[in-house]
Amino acid sequence: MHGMLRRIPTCGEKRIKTVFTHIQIKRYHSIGPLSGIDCIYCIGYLSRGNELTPTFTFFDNLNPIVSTHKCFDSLLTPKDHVSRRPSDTYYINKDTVLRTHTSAHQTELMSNHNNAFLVTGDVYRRDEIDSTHYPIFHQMEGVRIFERKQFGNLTEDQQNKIIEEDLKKWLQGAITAIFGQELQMKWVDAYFPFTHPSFELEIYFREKWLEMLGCGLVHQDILKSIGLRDHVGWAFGLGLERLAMVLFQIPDIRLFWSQDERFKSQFTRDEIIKFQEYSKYPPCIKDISFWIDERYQPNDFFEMVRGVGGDLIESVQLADRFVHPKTKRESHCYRINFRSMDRSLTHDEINQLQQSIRDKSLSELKLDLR
Ligand code: FA5
Ligand code: MG
Repeated sequence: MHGMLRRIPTCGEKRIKTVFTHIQIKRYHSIGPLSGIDCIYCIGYLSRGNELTPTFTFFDNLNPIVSTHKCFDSLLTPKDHVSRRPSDTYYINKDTVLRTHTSAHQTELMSNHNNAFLVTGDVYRRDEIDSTHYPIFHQMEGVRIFERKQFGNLTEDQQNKIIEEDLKKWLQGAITAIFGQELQMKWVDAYFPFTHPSFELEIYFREKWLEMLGCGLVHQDILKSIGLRDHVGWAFGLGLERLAMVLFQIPDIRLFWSQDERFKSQFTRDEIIKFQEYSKYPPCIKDISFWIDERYQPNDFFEMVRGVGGDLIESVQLADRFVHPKTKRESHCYRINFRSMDRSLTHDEINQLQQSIRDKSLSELKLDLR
């Protein structure tokens, strides 16, 4: 594979800094540029030099700061859709966001007459905290548009079926080309406002099904809205860290941000290697419980916790819910798992972090601690 691989250009540290100053999670400054992400060079395999790919135009330098119109409206995302909520998306102001997906560039690129293209870039989300979710990650978008007339006199339904099969075959082929035949994968029906029908591809990894990508046929109303009436097309959005996790057997998404030589030194050559895990340091589990009301958004809590503990937070899970039989008030208990990838944590250190999480639950989130 040597030579066919290509490193994904990473967005510079400066841009990350500007962006995070904006949204005030300054803590990530210290992490610096997207170091470990360099190991996702395998993706070049998808984008060129492979018999499965026609000539796709490759965009990897589009600005991650986009209008809500691009990110949501142009993709038919309803005004009240969860993905638009400030609890899920980083707003810079009311009309501008950090793109939550590379799909934000779809309609513009399609209307500029690109009919086969790939977009890679950094995307940003407020999301849950576990080994496969991170607030900054990378996606690759792929789109292919066909003219309906090339299918002769097949009905639209028959044409759509052909395109759906082409999409699945293309993605399955690309995934098999990267991982080999042994990998277990499955298609799951899904929903996106901008595709119909829609699917997700899952890969079996570490005893669980891991979602790798979402895809589908570009919604006819989108094609119409940009003057591509007699066209049909497919699109997908692939999680690049997830792909790299499976490819290199990387167990935790936080490792992409590690500055530890034991991580970095394993990815110095253009080779697909199996990541050698270094010793796991002991975890430390702390619970926190509070009463919630209708204003409560779990992602606000997750982000506050990540703000305090940074990459020392391995996961935050809802361990228990309780509704008081008389008052009907609901309480949540979250289990926070602290663990460093690089060193042993001290009790003092963890107790301080936990105290700070409790303090901020009160002062910033106005939660009623139990
Ligand atoms: C999307 O973002 C759609 N834009 C994908 C798409 C494109 C559908 C074109 C149809 C047509 P989703 O939210 O499922 O879909 O994210 C796509 C992939 O990004 C996921 O399958 C996963 O691999 C990755 N991903 C999502 N959230 C995270 C996260 N917090 N951390 C790391 N990877 C993530
Ligand atoms: Mg999904």
